[in-house]
Amino acid sequence: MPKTILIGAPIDAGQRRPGCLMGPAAYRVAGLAQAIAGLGHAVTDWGDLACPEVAAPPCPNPAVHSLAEVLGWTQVLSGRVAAALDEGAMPVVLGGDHSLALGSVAGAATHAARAGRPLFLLWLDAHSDFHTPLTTTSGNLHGTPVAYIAGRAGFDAFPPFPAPLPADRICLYGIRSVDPAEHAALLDHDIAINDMRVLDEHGVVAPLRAFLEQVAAAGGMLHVSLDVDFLDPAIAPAVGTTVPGGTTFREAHLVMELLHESGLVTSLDLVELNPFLDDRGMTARLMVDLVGSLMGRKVFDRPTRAK
Ligand code: 6HN
Ligand code: MN
Ligand code: MN
Ligand code: MN
Repeated sequence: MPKTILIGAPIDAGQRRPGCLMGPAAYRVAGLAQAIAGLGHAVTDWGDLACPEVAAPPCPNPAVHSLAEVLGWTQVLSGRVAAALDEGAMPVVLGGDHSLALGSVAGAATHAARAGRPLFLLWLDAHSDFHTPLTTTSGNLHGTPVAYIAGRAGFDAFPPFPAPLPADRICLYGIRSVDPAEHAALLDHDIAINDMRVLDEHGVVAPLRAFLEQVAAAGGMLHVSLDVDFLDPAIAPAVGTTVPGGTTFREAHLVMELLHESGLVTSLDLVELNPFLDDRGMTARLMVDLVGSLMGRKVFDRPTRAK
């Protein structure tokens, strides 16, 4: 029986709008554990983690705020995610803003290094989150995890990322908002950038399959980081950083269904849900439904590909 471990990460220090702290509670109210258990998984809920008190050095960029808190979360999440993977389970981290991925992906990388397997990253997001603490103008550290994971300089306050991911193991998908400093840095890296233009032109399937084939060929582990703003704001309003033109209900489910079929996903983040901005729980419910598709819910339990 596949094992799933839920890890609550009520962090909102990576951005400025209050509300993300309620994310883990909203996922529980929306029935996340029951949905996963109903698909034949053994689900354990480790509850909500607490942020340890740590000191952070001053940041040369005065815009950056809440560095110590984000650092504390990074340390605790890295340890817990690695521990969940060591138990042979799939950790599902319930955010909390996207800065939690500094820790969750570090934990996945720690485990992958111990297991001697390459780690790959699928970043489902409107944003590229490729700032460093030195380039961010908003000062919101939720815009930085991909840069940390890729081993960019500027993260002196953080533990060195365990085995940074080479660019060709990172896939950005759904992107439609990139700041100038991120844009310049991305041009220097060979990261697969599936922006919405690419998905409009090629559809959601081909670019994803190409990446998944790479993961499979390498015998890799795959961390998926799902930002609520990957989805179109019309179907997922509960996020502080809405950007029009996101994926539709069916596109998002299809992505999840393909991920399930691949059998490659080893860890998952659910980030940026702000229940205070939700419309009668619709976003929390949609996120739970998407996890259901990722964990194997389907209409027919047989291959349904058209002949
Ligand atoms: N997210 N690029 C903007 C910033 O403030 O750095 C937005 C970041 C959004 C973060 O998607 O998790
Ligand atoms: Mn994000
Ligand atoms: Mn985003
Ligand atoms: Mn930015």
